Amino acid sequence: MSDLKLFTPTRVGAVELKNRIVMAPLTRNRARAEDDAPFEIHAKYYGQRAGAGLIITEASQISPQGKGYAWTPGIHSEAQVEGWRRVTDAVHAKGGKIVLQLWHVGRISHPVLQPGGADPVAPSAIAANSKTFDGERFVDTPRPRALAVDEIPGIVADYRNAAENAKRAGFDGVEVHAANGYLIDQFLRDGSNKRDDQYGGSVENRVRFLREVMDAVVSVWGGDRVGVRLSPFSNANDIADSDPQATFSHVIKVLNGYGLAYLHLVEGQTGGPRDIPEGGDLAALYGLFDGARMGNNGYDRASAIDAVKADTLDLVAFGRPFISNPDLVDRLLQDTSLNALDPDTLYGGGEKGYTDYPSLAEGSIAAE
Ligand code: 8OZ
Repeated sequence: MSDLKLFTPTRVGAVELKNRIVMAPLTRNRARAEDDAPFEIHAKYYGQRAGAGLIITEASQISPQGKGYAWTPGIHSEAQVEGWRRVTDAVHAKGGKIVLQLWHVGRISHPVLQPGGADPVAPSAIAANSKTFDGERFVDTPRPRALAVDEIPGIVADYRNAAENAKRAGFDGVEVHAANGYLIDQFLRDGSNKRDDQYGGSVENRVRFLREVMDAVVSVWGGDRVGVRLSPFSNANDIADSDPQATFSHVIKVLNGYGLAYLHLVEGQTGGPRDIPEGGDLAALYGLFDGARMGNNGYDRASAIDAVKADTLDLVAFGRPFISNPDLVDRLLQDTSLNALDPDTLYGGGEKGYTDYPSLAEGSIAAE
């Protein structure tokens, strides 16, 4: 197939995409402070990026307990559903497709961000050597409280409720965030999961929480409108596993049972080097999966074209380039220059560095 394959339509599960370029989930910390709801600026921002074959929203907490940073959006209240409805309407009006990323941070939080000032929860009471942002400063993530086994059904119910809310908000599907050291990843890995009940120990037990989440989410959406994001070889948020190749081989075989739309892998370190540790084999992991393969991390025009042309990937997700280039697909197609990213406006704030990056057409007007 030609270099143009990246730009051709495809179907993942039940969702028709106009091209194979995906906007990766990107935390921007601009939700309304009083209710963690998205609003007009989010509709504008995502609408501007509707040229993507698929948009994956920024991670959105499934419950107040699932929140780990100031100003991240939720999907557990009516105000949030209404805010997200504006976003999906804006994207659909421009012919785009959009799925919501479902998120519970687990131990990557802080009492000031938790309901009633409670300790964050995790599979085991082991602190991550990480930081979060509480709205004023960066703070260390404290030692979490280990979840009691009878609390887990409530969290699974929160996932189900969030999946239903996403449906009411008009999304085309959902992505389960099982990457980057957050709650599901904390269960999957033996560095953060030291439980001695049915949720810990063997890899079969460590994947149980993800299975229950998938059962709940797939019961709402059907597998063909659900994707999953994993970061097998990333140490984001101090996550660790003694044998990630074995752990994630098992995880992917389990995921095959759901007939998913896609599997989304962060290749290497989240937002960092693409290096894979000794004994790691990404191609083998992709090879185990029955559905569409989405890759992310540091792709550029040439490597994305090559990956799709060589059939290494079905879809390529771009993160930072989509922040600074609302019309990234046009720019890649035309092989034109990209706007530079302003690192100072990544997290928090308003429209500056959010909705004011120019498209090619606007850029040329400005230059005249
Ligand atoms: C950057 C800052 C805060 C959160 C992830 C949701 O890494 C995030 C995130 C990224 O998956």
